[in-house]
Parts: sequence; structure tokens; C-alpha cells
Amino acid sequence: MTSKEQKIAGFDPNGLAAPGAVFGLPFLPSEAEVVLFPVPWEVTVSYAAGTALGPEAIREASGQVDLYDPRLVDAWKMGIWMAPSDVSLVEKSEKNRKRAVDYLEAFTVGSLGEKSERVLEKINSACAEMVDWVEDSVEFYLSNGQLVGLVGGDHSTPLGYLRALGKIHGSFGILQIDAHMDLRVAYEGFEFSHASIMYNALRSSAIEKLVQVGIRDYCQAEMDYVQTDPRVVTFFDRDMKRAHYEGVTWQQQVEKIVQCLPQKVYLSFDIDGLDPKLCPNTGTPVAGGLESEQVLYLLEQVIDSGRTLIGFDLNEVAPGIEGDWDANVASRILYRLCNLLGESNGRHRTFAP
Ligand SMILES: [Mn+2]
Repeated sequence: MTSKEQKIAGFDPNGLAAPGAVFGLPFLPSEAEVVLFPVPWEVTVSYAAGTALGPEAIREASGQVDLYDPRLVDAWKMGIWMAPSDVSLVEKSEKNRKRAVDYLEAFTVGSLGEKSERVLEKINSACAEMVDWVEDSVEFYLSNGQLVGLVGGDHSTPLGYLRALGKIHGSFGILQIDAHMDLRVAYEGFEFSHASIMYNALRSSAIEKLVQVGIRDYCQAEMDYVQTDPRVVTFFDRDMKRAHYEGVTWQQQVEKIVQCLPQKVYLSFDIDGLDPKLCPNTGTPVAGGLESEQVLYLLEQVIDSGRTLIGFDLNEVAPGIEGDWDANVASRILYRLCNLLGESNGRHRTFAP
């Protein structure tokens, strides 16, 4: 028996979760088919802060998640492990977040001088470093043959991961669940803003398609961008709701969404794509949106269509001041996402009973 098999044999999936380990699972980093990579970073947040606390809040809440997966028998045996949050990254995020607040004050009152330009340069280069660091870190796990789920942080965090996947897969499509298009060009002067993640991603030819779902808060320039880039397909929340009111089923809508995606699919899941009752403390909540099971159904259909989920991120989760509701919702979604990622890449078969 390998050490992993011994752990599986000795683990009680019905028991209380051990604190600290994600989902209470007993695996070593090298024994995990899916590695969760936390990026506690929020520098360019435009409204409420708190998403840098997301990964650790999710880790804590994950102990409450029951391990039975309705789709996959003994899903937990595949092995999920979450890397520790990098302390120096947290410090850098805080330092640059303060810089960003000062810069935005000057920006808002229209008093940008030479000093604020220098501050902006510092912020942009710190963000560029974060992107490079994510790319290198994720490449390490991918080169081990492991699958990666990135846990933000704000929505600027997965750009380095997308670059790493581009090197391995050549090209792929992004399925984006979000209230926002995130197609702004250097929002508020920030080159790597959470509001620019998809604009930045699309600068690479590795992204052959961007399919956006749940969109309900966007500006004219973003609408114009969608018109000019044939790779982008947007499913607006308003249109999907109206179709639903008029009798179109979710299954029918999902079929259309899935048809827009290429063979290889990356999921970028901004929690604010959901109804804000499920994520009241997220940075920029917008009324409307999706139920968590609607998104999971969509993903299952992506996989059942024969497409491959090559990776995902879950971002913009903020725990808020009281309670752990946002992290509770997010950790349950995260567990199902990990299992679907493993399933889509044939990683469950090895450990089936
Ligand atoms: Mn977003």
C-alpha cells in the first residue's frame, strides 16, 4: 500500500474534519490530484475590501463541508490539498492597497500630480510581480502533473495562471461567471485591475474564446469592446432571466452557452456572478445573478459535452465582519469544482473503489 492508500484506508469521511486542512482531508501536497493555490491579494479593489481574507476564510469554512458528492462516488479519495497562504504576499497586498487608496483619493478629486504618478507606477509594478509569481508558482504544480484551482483574492489574481495554461495547452476558452465584464482598459489607471482581468487575458492569442455568463453591470466602452472582439460572447443576466420568464428552460440556455465553448475550458468564477444573497460581503455586489446549483449544472453540462475543464479560479469571496456565510457558500462550491476538475481529467478513476 502506498502512503496515500493507507491514508484513504484510515480516513473516516463521515467523521469530524481535522482543523487546518482543507475539507479536513489528510493528504500531503504530493498526494493531491487537485492543488488549491491561494492568492490573498486585493490592491485594486474599487468598493468594499476584504477579498484578501477569502482564501483563509474558505479554508476554515471548508471543515464544515460534507464530503459526499452526489455526482462522484468517493470523490474525496482523489486528494485535494490547499497550499498555505504566502505571508509576504499578504504584506505586499496591504502595503499596495494603502497606496491605491491614497492614489484613488487624488484621482477622485482630480488632483493627480507627479507624486501620484509615481505611486501608480509602484502599484502597477507590484501587481505585475504578483502576476509573474502566480505564473511561476502554478507552473510548479502543473509540471508535477497536478491540477490547480486558484483561490483569490480579487479578480486580478488568475492572470498568471492563464499564462501558465497557455504555455501547456496552446489555446483554450474561458467560461466567466461574473456580474461584470471585467473588460476595462487599466481601470482607474491600474494596469492589472480586477475590472480589467478579461481585457488583459484577451491580449493573449492563447484565449480563443471568452464566454461570459451572469453579466449585469457594465459600461459603454466594455459593450463596444464586445462588439469588436469576435472571441467574446456575453450572456446577460437580463436576457437569461427574460428568456426564463418566457418559458425557456435553464437546460436550453445552458446548451447554447456550452456550444460557444471550445474543447478546452477554463472556468473563471467571480463569486459576484451569484445572487448577492450568497455573497453579501463581496467587493462589488450587484442585485440579480445566479444560484450556485445553476452554475454547477452548467459545468456538469460542459463536462458531459465531452469538453475538458483544464483549470479554474474562484475569486472575490470576502468573509465580512460577522459570520462566515460567504466562505460557507464558497467552500461548498469549491469542493464540487475540485471534484469536477478531477473528473474531467480522469483523476477519479485511479481511486474508485
Ligand atoms: Mn470579476
